[in-house]
Amino acid sequence: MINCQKIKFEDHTDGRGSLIAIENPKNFPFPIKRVYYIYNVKEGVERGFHSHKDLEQVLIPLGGSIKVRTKTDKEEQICTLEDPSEGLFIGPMIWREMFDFSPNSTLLVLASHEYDSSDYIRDEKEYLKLAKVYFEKLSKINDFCKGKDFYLKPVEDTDAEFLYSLRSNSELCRYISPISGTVEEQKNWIRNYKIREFRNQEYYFKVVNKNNEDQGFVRLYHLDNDKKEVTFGSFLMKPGHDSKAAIEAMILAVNVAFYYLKVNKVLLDVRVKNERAKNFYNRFGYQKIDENELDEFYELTKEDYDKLYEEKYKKMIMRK
Ligand code: T46
Repeated sequence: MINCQKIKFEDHTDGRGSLIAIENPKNFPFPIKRVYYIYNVKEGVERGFHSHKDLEQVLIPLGGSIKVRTKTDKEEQICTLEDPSEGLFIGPMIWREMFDFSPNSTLLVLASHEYDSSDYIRDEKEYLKLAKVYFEKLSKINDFCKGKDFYLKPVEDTDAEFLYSLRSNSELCRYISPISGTVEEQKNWIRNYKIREFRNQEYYFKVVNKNNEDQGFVRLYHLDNDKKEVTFGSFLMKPGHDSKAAIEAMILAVNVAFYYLKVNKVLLDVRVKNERAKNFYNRFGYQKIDENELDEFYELTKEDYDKLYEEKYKKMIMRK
């Protein structure tokens, strides 16, 4: 669910037992400002029943099992925490209730901020009102993700296999960094990415057609809100994708960048040898701004794109 995601930590197990290390940013989504743990919870006791306005936390069961109900105004899920190599990330504006603590269970909580009682929303009615406004604002991105024949959908861990199949296709990925690891590692990468997505820092989209058939991927990353810039990349279409999938995906992604994220520039880099991609970017309206031996660097300004969009691209993505 939105703003709430299980994350997996690598478990170093040998004949002597198991060890897990947590380090930010290597395998943890925020610098830890506070650590607390909940234990000695009697049978039948429930805790939580509040949301936080800004706080991010990861809940890790060090022993025993604990159930956590998380809710927004639209979604609800129950997670059982019982594996110390798995944490539950809970971002802002998520209602949480902890229950079914097994005897001798211990819940470790790693928090992004010091304790601040004013960050709590403890009245559920008040929470539901605030959550509606908060999540409606976030869902505005969907308005920019619908094209004429294609849609952009933020990737989910269930897309790991498709992503892996494209990223491990050496012919297709001649000009982008090769993937290492397994489908399971790709899944974990996506789960960590989701946290950046919840924070509006990065968008990795799967491109699908009207029949919900997978076409490929596009990504907006390195969002810099001070410079008002974002980088476009990880652009991969499956062999034999529908015609127009690439151009519609590019228009939609650039629309998200300029009209939802409100940047003034979209940047990209491309391998010098990747003539096909360079042609596509040039024709789309990107301007080359720099190069080195390996890569050429391009940008598209909002001023230029506004004109192109009105004259050319708007009608290409308009639904009848
Ligand atoms: C959360 C869930 C998962 C402090 O003084 N400092 C602290 O850092 C914390 C967390 C609590 N307290 C005090 C405040 C209360 O007087 O400890 C008492 C118990 O806290 P609370 O009733 O909020 O506990 P839970 O289990 O309902 O909720 C806690 C966290 O407060 C909350 O942030 O997300 O665990």
